[in-house]
Amino acid sequence: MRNSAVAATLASLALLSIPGTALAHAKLMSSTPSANSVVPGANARSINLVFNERVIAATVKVDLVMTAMPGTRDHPPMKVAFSSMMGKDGKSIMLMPRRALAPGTYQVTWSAAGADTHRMGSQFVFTVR
Ligand SMILES: [Cu+2]
Repeated sequence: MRNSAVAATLASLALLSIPGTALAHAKLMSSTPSANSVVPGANARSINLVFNERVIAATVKVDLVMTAMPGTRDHPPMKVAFSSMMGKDGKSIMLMPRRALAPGTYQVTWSAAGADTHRMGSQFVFTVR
């Protein structure tokens, strides 16, 4: 009985992974701060990413990098440390920078896999004024 349940599960997973089926891939639907926005530091104490589907928590990778700072030429990319928390629905992740973000431009790069295990990703920038 148990084996047939496993077989049925595997069969349905196999159906899900047939190439060419119109399954959604993990895609960023929105973020706070939003892409290309300029926000006061108080609005960037946490950064929330919302995906179109559940992502597998163990596959989620996110980088937060400061790419520019007012008055600094040729600012080298500086990684920003943060802790993170997946949303209860599995479709969002919240980044909490360990320190308040200084004025400057930040790039968020994420990748993650949804149900079909294909890793997708993208990046966006926002600016803290
Ligand atoms: Cu896929």
